[in-house]
Amino acid sequence: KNKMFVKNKIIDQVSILTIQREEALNALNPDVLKELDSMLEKQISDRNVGSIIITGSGEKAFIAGADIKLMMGYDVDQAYEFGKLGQKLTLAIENSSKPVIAAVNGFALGGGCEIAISCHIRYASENAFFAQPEVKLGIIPGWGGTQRLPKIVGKGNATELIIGGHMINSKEALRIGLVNRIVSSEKLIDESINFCKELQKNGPTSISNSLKCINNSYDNSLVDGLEIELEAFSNSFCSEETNEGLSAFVDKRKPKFKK
Ligand code: DAK
Repeated sequence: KNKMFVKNKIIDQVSILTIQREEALNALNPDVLKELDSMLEKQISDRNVGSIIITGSGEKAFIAGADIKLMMGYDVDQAYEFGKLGQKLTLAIENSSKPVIAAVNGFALGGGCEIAISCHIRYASENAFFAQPEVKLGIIPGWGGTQRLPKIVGKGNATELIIGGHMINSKEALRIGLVNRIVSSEKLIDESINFCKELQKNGPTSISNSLKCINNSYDNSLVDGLEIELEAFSNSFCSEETNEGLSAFVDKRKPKFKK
């Protein structure tokens, strides 16, 4: 059990987490989930990391889902625990104070699609495929698919995907808003890194506050969400970051934000 399932590489303060279980198309078992969770936590608290990319190893799959062979033996309690583990991870991704980008390099199915939709942004390669095929297996999405997908692609599109269980390609995923951008396979990681480097020039606190407020937009009523936005907005006016950003504009220079 010494095998590492998640590789980490940091390039220009962009942390790339690669799931390495290519022989099973990067399917997720509890060990992979736990490792990804703890690696993610480390990257979020690492001052030398500005943003995080999650991807899968190989050219075929991002993540082909939860490990079906393993789930076969589960009873209700084990399924509950497995479900909870994935929900903890997807919440950690979504609530990350640093941007998390899914670089979807192939199949993103079931739990794999759910990991992708818990990320803040999705870049997909031309050969990416998405599905929530759980109903074909006599189960339902268990890591937030029924909750997050409608918020990203709308209720109608989400319902079609979840009760239809069919696969869609990256073009269709782009059309319904499931992915932000399509990139060629060879350029997927480089383009994702380039985007991260661009956003890392922006104020880090402004970014984390924005992510928090965006997440709050569906946890709260409009009035409560606006209150949280107003708090974050006004509080930033005693910060060095805000001072630097506003002064740089007035001085006609590029801002230099502290990490
Ligand atoms: N789990 C385990 N092994 C998998 C796998 C998976 N999800 N997907 C692929 N593999 C394994 C295959 O079994 C095969 O292993 P060997 O037979 O060689 O030992 C190897 O990866 C290569 O796959 P194939 O030979 O099948 O490759 P193909 O190119 O022919 O097909 C495919 C690629 C992606 C179309 C096919 O592998 C496939 O259909 N895979 C299953 C995709 C799928 O249905 N994914 C959704 C899984 S369900 C919950 C918690 C979680 C979830 C739900 C509830 N609770 C506890 C509440 C989430 C559910 C899911 O994710």
